[in-house]
Amino acid sequence: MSRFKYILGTSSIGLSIGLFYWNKNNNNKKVNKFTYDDVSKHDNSTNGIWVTYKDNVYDITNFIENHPGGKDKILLSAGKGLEPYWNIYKQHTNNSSIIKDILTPMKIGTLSNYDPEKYKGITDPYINDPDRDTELNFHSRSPCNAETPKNQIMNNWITPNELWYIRNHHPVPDIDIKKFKLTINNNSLSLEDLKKMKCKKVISTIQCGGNRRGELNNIGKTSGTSWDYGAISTAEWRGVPLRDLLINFGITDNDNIINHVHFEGYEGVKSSIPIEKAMNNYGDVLVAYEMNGEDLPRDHGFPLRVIIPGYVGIRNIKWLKKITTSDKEVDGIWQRGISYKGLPHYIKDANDISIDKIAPIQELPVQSCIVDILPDKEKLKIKGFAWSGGGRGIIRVDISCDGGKTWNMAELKKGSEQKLNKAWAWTFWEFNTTNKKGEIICKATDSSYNTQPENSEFSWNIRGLNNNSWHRIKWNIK
Ligand SMILES: Nc1nc2c(c(=O)[nH]1)N[C@H]1C(S)=C(S)[C@@H](COP(=O)(O)O)O[C@H]1N2
Ligand SMILES: [Mo]
Repeated sequence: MSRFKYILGTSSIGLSIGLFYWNKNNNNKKVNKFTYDDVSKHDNSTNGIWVTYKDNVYDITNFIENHPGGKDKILLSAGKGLEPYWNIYKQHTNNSSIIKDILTPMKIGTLSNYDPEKYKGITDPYINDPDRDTELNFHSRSPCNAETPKNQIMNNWITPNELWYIRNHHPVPDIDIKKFKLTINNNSLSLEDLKKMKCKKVISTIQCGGNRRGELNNIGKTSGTSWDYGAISTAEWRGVPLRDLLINFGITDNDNIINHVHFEGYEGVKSSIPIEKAMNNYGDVLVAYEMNGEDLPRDHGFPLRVIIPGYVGIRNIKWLKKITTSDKEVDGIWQRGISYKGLPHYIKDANDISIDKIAPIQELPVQSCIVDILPDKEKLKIKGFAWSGGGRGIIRVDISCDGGKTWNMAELKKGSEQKLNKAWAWTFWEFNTTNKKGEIICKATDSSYNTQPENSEFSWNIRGLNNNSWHRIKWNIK
């Protein structure tokens, strides 16, 4: 009897070895098995960085530097499951190509002791995000990324607060106003202290560095939200000039050591600007507590945000908690890392270039977009906006209604009255044509005579930033 059992035993081992080899040949690769314990040892650069998702194990060592959300963030999951973090950063699970195109090539095996319950029952950190206008054009909800609705852009030279585009990286912080403090180097201020200081109003347009990224995705894949042209809005901000605050706390003009001013939000997003902009009396940098006559809405930075007129969206740090002066730029993905570095079109892999040698995007290039095409008796009325970084006003918008064969000048409307070197807000434009079908193109020129590039092929870059190529719309009104 016992001998019989032994024979059965060996033959079943033989069978499973046979099956294993059959599987191996069939899939053409061997599936390594690991335990949660094996994975947990790979949470450092010496052993490599491994993570799990469901029952799969991935080696992400070579990926972390290029993680669009920052190296620090992805390292939180080193040696562990991605689930608790992907529950916070839902863009991952909302986007199936992240698993297919990014994770799968890094797969090194599966978990032998997989427990589907291991990361269950974690509360959604977005539960306290504010309610939002349903008219916004949502790309994602957690974190919230939404465009100003296109049919509302030209109705409002000043964008109403509830229609402002929203670009959040994390859950909206819930800030207790009584405990709120802003620190400036080693000093701290309450909101009341700030509101007692001399204030100023500034009308400034903010545009996300990724605005119009979606068009670049038609040429080649980029990373980040696939924005159309609605990640741009305008408001009147009220607050304390940053220059006054810095002077108040002992910073002087022509300081030889300070080169940059750093800003940090409550949820850890950081950026910096050069001291020349921060201290410029005409630069209009504000520590703002009001947006269009109301307290800042929670999505837009309540209770405080910094406004850097003429600079890319990310520098306008929301939920501002800390200002620091320094000889260097701030650390982190948004300033020194790849997130806001405009690379050339011929770089297809960020590992091929030293990111730290590339300047971060600060002042934005000249931009213009066609928004409305409205039948008006025998004519068409075309409306749009133009804007440039650095306060450079719009001196001209050129329009073609036949795909670029003939051109004419648009009429510059609201916004064109701004000073040419302090035009922080956009300029609206209009153009009438009798053409009823074809391709409309617009391109703007700013006060430095910079103009928009024709081809998006050459504007393309892996992060999909700074797309300001000629804006084109095909139309056919019957
Ligand atoms: N603290 C903090 N500040 C931030 C962000 C953020 O996620 N956190 N997003 C930045 C980016 S990328 C942009 S484009 C603008 C968007 O501002 P808005 O949401 O008010 O339109 O805020 C910037 N400031
Ligand atoms: Mo942005």
